[in-house]
Amino acid sequence: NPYANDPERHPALLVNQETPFNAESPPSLMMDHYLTPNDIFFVRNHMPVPDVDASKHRVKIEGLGVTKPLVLTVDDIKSGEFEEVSVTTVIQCGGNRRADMNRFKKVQGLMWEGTAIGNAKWTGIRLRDVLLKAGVDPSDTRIKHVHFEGADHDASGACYGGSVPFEKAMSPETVIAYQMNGQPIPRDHGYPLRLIAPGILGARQVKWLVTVRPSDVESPAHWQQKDYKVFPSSVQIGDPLDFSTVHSINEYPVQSAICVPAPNTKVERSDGEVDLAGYAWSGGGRGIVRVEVSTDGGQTWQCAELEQDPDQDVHHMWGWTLWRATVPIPEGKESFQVVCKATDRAYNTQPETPGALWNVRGLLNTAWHRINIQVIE
Ligand code: MTE
Ligand code: MO
Repeated sequence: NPYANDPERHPALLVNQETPFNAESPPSLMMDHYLTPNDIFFVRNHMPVPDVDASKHRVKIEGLGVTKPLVLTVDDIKSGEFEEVSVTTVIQCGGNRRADMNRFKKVQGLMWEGTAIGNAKWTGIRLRDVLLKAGVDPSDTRIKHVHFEGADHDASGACYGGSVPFEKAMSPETVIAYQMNGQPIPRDHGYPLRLIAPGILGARQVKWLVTVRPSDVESPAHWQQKDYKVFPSSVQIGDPLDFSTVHSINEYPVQSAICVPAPNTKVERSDGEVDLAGYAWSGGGRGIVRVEVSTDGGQTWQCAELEQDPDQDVHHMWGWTLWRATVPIPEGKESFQVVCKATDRAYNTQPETPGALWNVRGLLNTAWHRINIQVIE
């Protein structure tokens, strides 16, 4: 059993699949902290968790434009030769909220509800500094992407991989991390080293990092080429999927969801109002400028209160926004629906229904999030 050596997990995680292990965060616990605690942070694994001995672990830097190939140990990375930096950022799976899209019209993939997302403070060194030490010229126009590989692999030996655009790799927020929220990165999240490229798809944040490789093309890895691509809505389940015709996902679109209360919670009419809480986030460092909630299906809206990282500006907002709002219980109804939507710094906002976004793999569902609340007289 290749999974026999997987780590123990927190019992509150909502398990989607045991092997490989996939689980999302309990929504109400997630709302209790601006930085999602490591032990309830969602886990998205494609293969068994590799058994890495940190003292033997190495990261190779090789490839196009690398004039001085490097092999770095974890100690080299922590030695102080490279400046230590921290970045607070979201990781969100491209399949987050797929279940919502699936309820609208069937899609394929793991049925994540709304918490395949988390926000943590990652500490490590800038990828840029490592690439510069390896002799990479920042103005080398041949280099378009940087590939990453993880130590996890399937039965055939193929390892996990992905890539980010060269510009993102050279951006100061992109790091090789060795700490998550001030602790060594837990095994499920990439111990001992992980790539963190804030503002883009979760799938690119390669865990158990072993290879960094500049290139003229995107990573040939399955997860870059044959997964995490949004097909046009005309492509249906059962149709042949020609992945070569579709772009990979990079920056994330604007997202929000209601985490508290849970769907179908019962409230007393005499309470008069209900407290709501949730998250909002957008890719590309585009800060959240507004979150609104509605109890009449979007006819009228009310602004939520926002909690953000005071150290991040609206153009470099890698961390999420937690929001809170109190809404009146509408008169004369046994149940009502609450809706939320967010707006980012580019004034992008979320579409009303998954119909505008439907795609066969159920990726990037960012439609208005809706929950029903029952009213007890
Ligand atoms: N890195 C490796 N090596 N193997 C993986 O399976 N999964 C990716 C990414 N990095 C993955 C990986 C995906 S799809 C996501 S959404 C994030 O890790 C999830 O990160 P987490 O498990 O720390 O929450
Ligand atoms: Mo993912």
